[in-house]
Amino acid sequence: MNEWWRKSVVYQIYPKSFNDTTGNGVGDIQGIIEKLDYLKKLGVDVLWLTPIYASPQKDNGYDISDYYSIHPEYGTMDDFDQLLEEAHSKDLKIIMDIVVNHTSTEHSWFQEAQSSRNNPYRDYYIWKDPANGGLPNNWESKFGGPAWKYDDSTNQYYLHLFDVTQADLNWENEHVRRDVYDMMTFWFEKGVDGFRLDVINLISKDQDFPNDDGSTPPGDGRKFYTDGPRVHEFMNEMNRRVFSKYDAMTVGEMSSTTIDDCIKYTRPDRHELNMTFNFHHLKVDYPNGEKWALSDFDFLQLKNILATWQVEMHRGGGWNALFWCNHDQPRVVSRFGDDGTYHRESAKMLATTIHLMQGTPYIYQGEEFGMTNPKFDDLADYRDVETLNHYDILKEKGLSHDEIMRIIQEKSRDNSRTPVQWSSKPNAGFTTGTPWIDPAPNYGRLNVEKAVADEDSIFYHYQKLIQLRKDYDIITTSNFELILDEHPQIFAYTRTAGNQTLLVINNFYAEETVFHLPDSKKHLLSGTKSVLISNYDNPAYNIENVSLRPYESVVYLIT
Ligand code: TEU
Repeated sequence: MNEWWRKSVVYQIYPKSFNDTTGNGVGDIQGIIEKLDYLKKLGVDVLWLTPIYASPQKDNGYDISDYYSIHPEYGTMDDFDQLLEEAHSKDLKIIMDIVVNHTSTEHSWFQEAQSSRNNPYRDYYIWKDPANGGLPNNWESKFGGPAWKYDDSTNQYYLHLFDVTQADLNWENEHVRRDVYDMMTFWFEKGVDGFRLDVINLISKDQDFPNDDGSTPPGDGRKFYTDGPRVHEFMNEMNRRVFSKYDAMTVGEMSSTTIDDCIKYTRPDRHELNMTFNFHHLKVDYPNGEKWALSDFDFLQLKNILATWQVEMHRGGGWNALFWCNHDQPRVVSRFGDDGTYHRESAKMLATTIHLMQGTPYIYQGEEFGMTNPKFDDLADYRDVETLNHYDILKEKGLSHDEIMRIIQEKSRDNSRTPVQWSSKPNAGFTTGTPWIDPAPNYGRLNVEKAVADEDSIFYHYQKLIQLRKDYDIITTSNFELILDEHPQIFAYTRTAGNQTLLVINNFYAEETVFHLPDSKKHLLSGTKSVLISNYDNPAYNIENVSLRPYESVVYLIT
């Protein structure tokens, strides 16, 4: 099959917050159709829709109650068919987000399973008797609290690695696997171009369900249930029974995984997935691995993680998804850049840093024009179940309301879920009704309408990065080498293929500094140099000593 996804750029749409055409305050499928020409102008190739299936929306659609129907607030199956047809007519592919580690407890399978111990669907989920009168083991949900919920009607616990309304499926049961594969085939037969597979590395559990021995950091990183004993067997079966039959793109969300496992998931000869998301670079501001605490990000750790994954995945024949943002992460310009004085420069620098790497880049809605964290002061402005659970948990730990609000302002998943800021009209042009969540207060000056009208905007920097990937094979195929590894504020690297070298230099801070070309790269001085992209006018041409302004980023092509 043609590996078109290696040169593609993916745009992630969180439909609930993208564009509302009915005035009910929730984004919808017709709202996506309305913006296809905007996305075409940006230049992306693939649209990833987060779940749009029927759902009680406790986790904004990651709690699916019917895989075969569209959540009514988003529209109808006819709307989806229209979106698919219109996207394809504009040469845009559509991948769906599929959640098969768990279902909503409102799914008919769970309703059946919960009705009695000998119901045919009982074994679709993971049920355990109490151990010593209590919880089956010490596993904790990623959303806080125990990962087991006691069901009084049948006197057993069921497993939920996420919310209590998200019951884990039992992948040991071949009927579960068969029903999942049939469902995936249904969507492929409708014409979708692939899947993003939610927490897919959690589907295989150690059937002894051993206690967590505490050997892994707390928070979003538990090893005891990631990359389980049969996960690669299940992925290979899924590929053989479904993916291999279509010219598809598949990307697995791999919470807390390892490089070795991601090479196994994505090496083409293993026939599992095309690429994986890993999150290690997005935990360098988790003190002691704890998400719900504040600390500056560790820049050297960030560089080292990104560089190691580039080198090892290239060496191992794997393939990375490249991203800073998604619907679970804070806005990168607020997190690792500057959403104040150097907003534009730092957003462009961050984009260049990952778009010149090897892998498939992902742009999260609003990232392309620099949307920021909303910094809501009032807890009532937050909606996310993980955030609200952790308010209570942090209160229990004795933190003050103000201390907790400062943490939530930095860490909440709602940072990326405020409505896309289309214009300076009320509610940022997202809805004519009352939005399900408020827009960030800065939508008056930071919106698509202004960005598209400003040739120096962040939007056009992303547009150019996307075009570079299409024009220069070296970005897709070549190796990666980190340089100035220990520099405290410069993230610089080279990409080399044949007689071509890309020299990528990024100043990650507001302090001016100077890039000095290391001896190992002095041979580049004799080459012919051109600047492919930069975030300031008149970047330096002498690559031996490059003076860098605040958050300055420049890419040289040397032949
Ligand atoms: O998230 C997986 C996951 O591990 C989350 O804990 C996420 O990394 C964390 O919230 C970041 O702080 C996926 C989906 O992306 C997320 O939206 C869902 O809530 C979750 O799975 C359960 O389906």
